[in-house]
Amino acid sequence: MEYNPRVIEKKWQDFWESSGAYEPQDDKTLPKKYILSMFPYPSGNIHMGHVRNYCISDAIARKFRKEGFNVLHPIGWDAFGMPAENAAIKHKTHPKQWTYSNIENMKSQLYSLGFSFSKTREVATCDSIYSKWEQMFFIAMWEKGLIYRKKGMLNWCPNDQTVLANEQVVEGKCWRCDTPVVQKEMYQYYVKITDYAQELLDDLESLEGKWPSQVLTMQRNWIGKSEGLSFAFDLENPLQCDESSISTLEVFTTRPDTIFGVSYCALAPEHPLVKALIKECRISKDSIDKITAMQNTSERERAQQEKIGIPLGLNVIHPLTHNKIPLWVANFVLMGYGSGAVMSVPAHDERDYEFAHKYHLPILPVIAPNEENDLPYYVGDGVLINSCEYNGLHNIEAKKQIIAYFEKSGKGKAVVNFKLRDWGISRQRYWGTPIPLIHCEKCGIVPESLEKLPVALPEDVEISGEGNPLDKHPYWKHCACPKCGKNATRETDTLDTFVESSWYFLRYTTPQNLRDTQALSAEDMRYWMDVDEYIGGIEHAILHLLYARFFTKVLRTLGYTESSEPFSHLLTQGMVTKDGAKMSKSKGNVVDPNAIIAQYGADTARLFILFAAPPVRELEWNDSAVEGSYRFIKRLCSKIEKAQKIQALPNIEIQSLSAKEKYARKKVYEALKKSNETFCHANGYTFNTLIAACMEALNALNEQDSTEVWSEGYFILLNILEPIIPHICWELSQEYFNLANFNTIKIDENALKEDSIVMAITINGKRRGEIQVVPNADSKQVLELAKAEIAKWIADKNIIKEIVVPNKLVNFVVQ
Ligand code: ANZ
Ligand code: ZN
Repeated sequence: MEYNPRVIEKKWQDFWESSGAYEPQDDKTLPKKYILSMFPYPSGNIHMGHVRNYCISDAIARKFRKEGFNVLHPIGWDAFGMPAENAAIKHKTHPKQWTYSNIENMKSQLYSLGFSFSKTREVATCDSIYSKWEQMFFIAMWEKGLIYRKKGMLNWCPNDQTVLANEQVVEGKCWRCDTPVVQKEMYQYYVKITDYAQELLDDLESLEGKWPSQVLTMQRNWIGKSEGLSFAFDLENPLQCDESSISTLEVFTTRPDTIFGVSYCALAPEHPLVKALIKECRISKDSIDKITAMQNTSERERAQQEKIGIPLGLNVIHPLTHNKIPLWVANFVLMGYGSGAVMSVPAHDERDYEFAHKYHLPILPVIAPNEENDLPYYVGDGVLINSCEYNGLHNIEAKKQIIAYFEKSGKGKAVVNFKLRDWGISRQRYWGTPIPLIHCEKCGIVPESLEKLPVALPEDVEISGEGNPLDKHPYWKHCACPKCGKNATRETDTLDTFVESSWYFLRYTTPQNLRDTQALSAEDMRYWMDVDEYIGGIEHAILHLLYARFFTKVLRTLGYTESSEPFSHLLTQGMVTKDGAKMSKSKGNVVDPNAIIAQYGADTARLFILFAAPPVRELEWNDSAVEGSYRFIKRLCSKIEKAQKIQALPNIEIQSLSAKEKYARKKVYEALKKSNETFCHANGYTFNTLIAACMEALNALNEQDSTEVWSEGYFILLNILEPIIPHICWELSQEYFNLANFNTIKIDENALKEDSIVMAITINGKRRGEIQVVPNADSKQVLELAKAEIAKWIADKNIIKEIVVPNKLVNFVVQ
């Protein structure tokens, strides 16, 4: 048979589409599998990362379908976001038009790869119906106090009068006009993800062994639970400010055992005490300028800078030694963590050390290292020194005793802190879900009434990169207050796109006919959730997965779902590289999936992608391996003609088969067995070894002449390969076997049994032992085995001659 992928692939894609072959079934008594790939951003064209992602999920989905599962394998579009606005600025298109035409384009590219998506479940997050339900969730969270408004710091371009995302700040300057960016305090909306910090941490345990351990660790670190002591230093001289007086400085430390080594305290530039000092003109103009500059640098940037400090000319009193401790402002202290102030112990902390070294502050060791240490500071465990009555105690014990002392004396208390911050969800951009709140002079902030949702984006906007298009629109924001009816204004901020991606997987489960009237169908979620396998890039290991886990828990709290952990298994695919580097436009090493499909067809692309590396590993693009995949498919086609058209697997008399025939069957059934093992999370979906087993089996079939063995073998191979190269497998099976439906095939255990024969070993004609080998075993191997078996007989002898009589005997002539 001539292999013509262009014709074959189109034919089957149309058939699958028109017959609705991949739509989930309504019957909820069927066992289900929910196989999900992270949905793409509609940037315009699919890239190899997408192709790899969907090749993996598609193979899994197809395999489960074949096993009789009701499978949901949906696709959708993470369609809001900045690139659409950037394109609008650059190319004068409308973000909506740009986005939807990209979706159409990418959809047809995905279609040409033959992915078995459940298309009726598609979601585009910029659709107004999606906004409607998201706004409803927002309002429910707002009313429950899970969303609140407070001032936060944002990157601000004074020239464009606009807020900038972190990605739009390039080396401290605006990406568009190069103006230095400043930090501006503005109202923002936050979701209380911190309310769920402990649960988000605890539930990671249930994902152990099901999510990559690296991802679990990253999530744990991001949540960042730490236990320590919070206590207050007394100021040497209380500070009068306005009516009140400030007399203490609170700090949080995870190392109370190092308290005798404190040589200074460091404060965030935004700390209230610093603000009070500035207000009271207690510090020099020069220092104030330096502090202001620090405030205008984002915390992200500060973390990358060298340590910077400004002395405040003020002391606190050490609570145990009563020594004077100087106060500094430092760029490594964050206002949002602990109390925004630190007791610094340079002898036992890297940051504190760097700072003390630079500013010539005392470095006093208080823990004797119990292991070798080449660093100028020591972070490990050991015994306390220079610590008065605590000297000689192990630091873990000292930590307990010092915390107990503070608690007992009422000067401090044990506290738990999380690194996790509340999630800032407002963005000052156009192309996002509008925040459904209204500002009324009389009533304050009022949610839009539910009947009026969605609050839709106006389409007639000018997107120039200056200001917020919603704010600049002539009338959009003017509305009536839902409560008192007076003139009011809409919130012009839109939502972070991570909000949309936090519940799209729940929305997929809701069938089309319910989508206008329900955000989420409880019945369908009960059936489809949790996602059985979630596949995507490691770059989403922290934020997306954390937000999605959080949102699911919130929707559970609000009574929408019973799920708590949405993704029961997670597979993070490796990068696609070429010439040793990640494919990227800037490196010029991008391979266009469309070009590969045009040249070789979708099946070749799919086979190569799954053959080149196991899913979790990096995949290096290799043109000649693509050729090799193409050749394998061609060979599969050309050899099919040797098979007989059959309606069912033939009954094969094993006894009558020759060794080669038996061997070929064994290889075929080995591949089948491997196929069942491969499609399992714990085994890592190592398609590469499965494909290799199929190739071996095809070779073995080629080496024998039985038509029955051929036909059986071919049919089974097509069945195994269908999830990987579906078009050609459907084509061949239909041509030859007229069995369009692939069902599970039982493994013939007899075929897997290894025949073995006994060969006698003789030395100078005398029988000295025997070995068990496979029929027609390679004589070199037979000789090795034989020599090992009779080693003691030939240890001090010279072998003059070695004779192998195949399948019977090995004789050594020795002297
Ligand atoms: C004294 C000390 C001595 C500290 C020592 C560490 C080592 P984790 O574990 O991440 O929670 N810290 C506290 N608040 C801070 C803030 N707002 N910005 C920057 N650093 C802050 O870190 C807790 C430790 O980070 C605390 O323990 C504190 O320094 C510092 F040998 O106190 B430590
Ligand atoms: Zn009102």
